[in-house]
Amino acid sequence: MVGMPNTGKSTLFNRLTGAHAKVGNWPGLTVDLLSAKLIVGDQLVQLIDLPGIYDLNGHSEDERVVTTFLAQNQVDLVLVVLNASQIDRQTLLLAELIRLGLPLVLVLNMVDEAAALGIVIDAAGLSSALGFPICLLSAKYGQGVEQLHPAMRRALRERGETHGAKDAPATLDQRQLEAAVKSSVFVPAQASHALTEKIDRILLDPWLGLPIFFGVMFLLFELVFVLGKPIQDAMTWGFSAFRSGALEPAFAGLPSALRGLLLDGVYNGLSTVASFVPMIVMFFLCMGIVEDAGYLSRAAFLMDALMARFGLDGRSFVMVLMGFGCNVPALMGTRVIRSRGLRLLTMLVIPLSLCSARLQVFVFFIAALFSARAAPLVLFSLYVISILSAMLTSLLFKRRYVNDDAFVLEMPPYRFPTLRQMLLRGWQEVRHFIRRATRFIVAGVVLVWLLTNFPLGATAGGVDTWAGQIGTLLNPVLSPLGIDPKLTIALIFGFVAKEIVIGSLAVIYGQEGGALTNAIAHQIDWIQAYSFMLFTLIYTPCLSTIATLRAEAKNRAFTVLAIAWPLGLAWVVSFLFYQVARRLLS
Ligand SMILES: Nc1nc2c(ncn2[C@@H]2O[C@H](COP(=O)(O)OP(=O)(O)OP(=O)(O)O)[C@@H](O)[C@H]2O)c(=O)[nH]1
Ligand SMILES: [Mg+2]
Repeated sequence: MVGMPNTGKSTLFNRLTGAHAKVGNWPGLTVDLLSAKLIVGDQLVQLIDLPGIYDLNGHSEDERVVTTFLAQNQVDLVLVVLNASQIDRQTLLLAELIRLGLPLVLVLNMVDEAAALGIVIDAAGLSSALGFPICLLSAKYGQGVEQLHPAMRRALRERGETHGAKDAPATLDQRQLEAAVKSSVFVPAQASHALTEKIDRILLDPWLGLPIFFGVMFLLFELVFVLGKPIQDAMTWGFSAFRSGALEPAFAGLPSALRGLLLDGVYNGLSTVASFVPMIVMFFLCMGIVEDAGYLSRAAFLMDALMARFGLDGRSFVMVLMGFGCNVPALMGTRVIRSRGLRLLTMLVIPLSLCSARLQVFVFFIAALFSARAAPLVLFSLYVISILSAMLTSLLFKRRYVNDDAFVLEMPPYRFPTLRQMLLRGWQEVRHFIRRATRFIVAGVVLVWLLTNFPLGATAGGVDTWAGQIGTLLNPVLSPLGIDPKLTIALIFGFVAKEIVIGSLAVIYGQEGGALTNAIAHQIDWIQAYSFMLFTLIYTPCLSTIATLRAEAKNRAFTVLAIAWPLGLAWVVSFLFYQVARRLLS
């Protein structure tokens, strides 16, 4: 599947194959190829969802993914996906693809929008003028998708018959193509998205735009918190009840060390982390709605001028926003940026975005040490600091990584997310979480349990355990930040994945649920907690992020910088906050 960005390729791909490619109303969402199997007639075919491209000669990383793929693979059929309401603007790419001489099926997607704009397309006429099949359909709502299978089947069969011979279409030139489109596509004089324009008059207003944007973001985080917290509390209660009601009696006969490992290690760690799943899923759903509605492009537009002062652009800002979900896809999303300098600078700031794994840690500490009224504000302040530290970083490094490319922003119309898309999205996040949980968290909590219970004879969680010794060793570095040895151990594990932090605290304190919250509230005050949160926010991102940084940047010095700089910055920020707050407030 080849086509311009944001034409609905991934949506169609998901509909045809039942796969879970990420979909969003933002050009350049897919940056890597994704393949899935599909039965067409009596053949098993492999369908590839490619990143969107503007033309075949582009040289950004995501466009190279497409050209390399086309050059290195024996392609049997190209599904060209165009936006039915913008055919006139997309013929350039179509002409280039025709010139490749491969069998084509043309998909004109988003007929629902085209119809609403009053655009009428004579598919049969266009098809006979161009010499290849054309399907008018709507990938999102499903209308017309059923024509695609027979069309693909026929095209694949004919390819077998006319093997090697180039068909007439390969000789079509750009002018003939445009003429054919002109005679079969009727576009009314005023084909504009009236509602989108109306909304944009307010949302893109030079004065109102930014305050509205930050207001929307604030409401979004507040909503996640207000709705998510009760669900999380209920889950925490349920996990505790299950432990005391079912697990403790069941494990009563086991040797005490094994029982400790299973209950205080694996169960406490996992259940504490699992209770955050509803909030994380809710967070992704809200971000998904913002993204799928098309507001991200507006955010990019609104922030572009401001970001330019920091050596970044509107797209970098959107990547930082996407990083609020998870830093890894945001880092990969920078592939759409052509300028190497801008791309590296953006990759340097993305790990500072407050990802959902860090959100868990903060929600936990905020609930333990701040009042319910202060909670959303405290959380929002951390998001603001996340963006401020990104800006500080780019200010300091913008001369080293210079942006040498102007960027043209496409502003898609607003679109309603469908329930189907939202559910798919929520499910993907749960799956992602479970995958990470099995990979890191179980191993992490077991390791923490070992460190906090051995060598033999040491009191669990005490200073003479291995964990205690490590904590004491690092104490001189971290105690000026108000971070005690127990929190230090959690931070060390946070290097691997931030999801482990709370799970390991559960193990270190030997408590879970409400008891853990109380234990922590008794041992540290809010100044220490905030300092710890600042450090967690800024310091070195998780291992997956570092691995992605290395793979995307392909530069060792840059990777080292991307690890060392946030670590140093985290120390300085927490140090300043802690020392000043201690002197002023106590
Ligand atoms: N109205 C309407 N919207 C659609 C249709 N198909 C897809 N969309 C929306 O268009 C937007 C882009 O869809 P994607 O499937 O992510 O587009 P893509 O071509 O994969 O985009 P890139 O990966 O960036 O190249 C999303 O908001 C979809 O919900 C359709 O048939 N009608
Ligand atoms: Mg896509």
